[in-house]
Amino acid sequence: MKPDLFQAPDYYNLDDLLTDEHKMVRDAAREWVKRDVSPIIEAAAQDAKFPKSLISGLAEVGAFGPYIPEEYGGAGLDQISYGLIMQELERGDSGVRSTASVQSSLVMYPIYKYGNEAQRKKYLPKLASGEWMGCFGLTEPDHGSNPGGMTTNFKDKGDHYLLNGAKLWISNAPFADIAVVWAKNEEGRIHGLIVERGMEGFSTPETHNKWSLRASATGELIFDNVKIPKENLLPNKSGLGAPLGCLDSARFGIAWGAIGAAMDCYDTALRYAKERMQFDKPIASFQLQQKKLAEMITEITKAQLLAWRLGVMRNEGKATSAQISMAKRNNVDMAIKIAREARQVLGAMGITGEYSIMRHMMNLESVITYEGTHDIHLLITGMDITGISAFN
Ligand code: TGC
Ligand code: FAD
Repeated sequence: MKPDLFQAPDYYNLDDLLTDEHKMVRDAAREWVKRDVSPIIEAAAQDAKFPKSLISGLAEVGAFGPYIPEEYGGAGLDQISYGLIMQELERGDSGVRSTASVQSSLVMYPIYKYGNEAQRKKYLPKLASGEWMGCFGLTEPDHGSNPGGMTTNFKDKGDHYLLNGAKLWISNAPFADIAVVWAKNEEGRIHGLIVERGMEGFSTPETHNKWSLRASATGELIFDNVKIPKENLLPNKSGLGAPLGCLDSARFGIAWGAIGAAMDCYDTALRYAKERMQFDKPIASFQLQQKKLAEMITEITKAQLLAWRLGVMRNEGKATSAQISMAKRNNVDMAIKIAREARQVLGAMGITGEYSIMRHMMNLESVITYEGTHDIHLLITGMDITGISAFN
């Protein structure tokens, strides 16, 4: 792969809206991605192997629990810093951002928000340091967009719960030390349970043959009469709103992350267009190529403004789930369209692993599907503005 020459576009001087701390956190993540992620990520994606060597670096740049209080090992940062870290990670690769999203928003967040003090103390510091890695089990083979229909269940057996069922498409599952799993009790109420690797009847087979997110490990969670200690139930929230609340946090991170992937594609295409000669001119001099590049920077700038404003509202505790949903959908859609256009700017070179664009493009096919598909987010906006649910 070519050396990483990335220069971040900032067409509307958005840096002026950031604090010194935001810029420091972002620049640290940016430098780390350049130094440690870019040189190895193409090979990891080609080999379909999650690069475990990145875990300690992710912890060092504060990517595990950026907004979790420092007393639990988190970085104690605000939501914009969290977003900026996700942007920089996904600039490197969506799979690297995914690993951090899951650890932070889908594992640490529910333990912090819905767990008791003993659970926070037991799990959060080890998750923040990367000593333990986690995964989040909501999706099932027959229940993806409709997680409320889940059949994974647990029964009260007096001194423990007995967990049965299966989850599919679970990021980090093959190597995770713990899983936050959503399952129904005997009354059909959804609860979160912490399942630990090594519990009898719990297995995590890896899902192979992915053309997307190849540098992230994906797998199943299978529960065959797994005995769960009662202290592993998250006590402070139940119902479908509990897992969906975690998704709000992860979707917010993705809204920022997608900008990173788009920035990398744009920056690569711009540099290539200025260097590549055809008809004795740089291809950047042709109007059709300029149109592509001009539209890309316009869409990136709009997405940056959307994410920044959402970050301000998240910091004030005012962002609604529907507002987060709109940003996730818009920014991922923006990024995938830019990846497709940028790939064309590079002609045949665009299909190779010499450049990051095709990898981003393939990754974004997962990003537009997970954490709620593009369609589901359109319907969430539709429900919000009409007051009518198209789901049921
Ligand atoms: P509905 O009746 O609308 O809602 C049920 C209850 O949940 C509440 N709620 C939310 N709470 C917090 N945050 C949200 N975003 C919420 N959305 C809804 C709602 O108020 C209600 O509460 P209550 O107290 O009245 O019971 O539920 P529904 O069954 O009609 O479904 C709604 C729908 C389709 C929008 C929802 O289920 C959905 O978002 N589906 C998409 C599923 C999804 O996003 N799955 C993601 C799995 S995790 C993942 O993909 C990780 S990828 C990891 C990586 O980055 O690598
Ligand atoms: P389906 O729900 O079957 O949808 C298929 C199609 O039907 C989609 O186009 C969808 O938009 C459309 N559709 C569905 N319902 C409607 C409707 N009401 N109206 C209109 N159209 C509709 N899940 C986890 O729990 N944890 C994870 O860590 C995780 N990681 C993932 C990693 C990867 C790489 C991928 C690809 C997925 C991951 N997922 C994870 C699962 C992901 O959240 C689901 O794939 C997603 O929610 C969609 O579910 P589905 O694939 O079953 O599609």
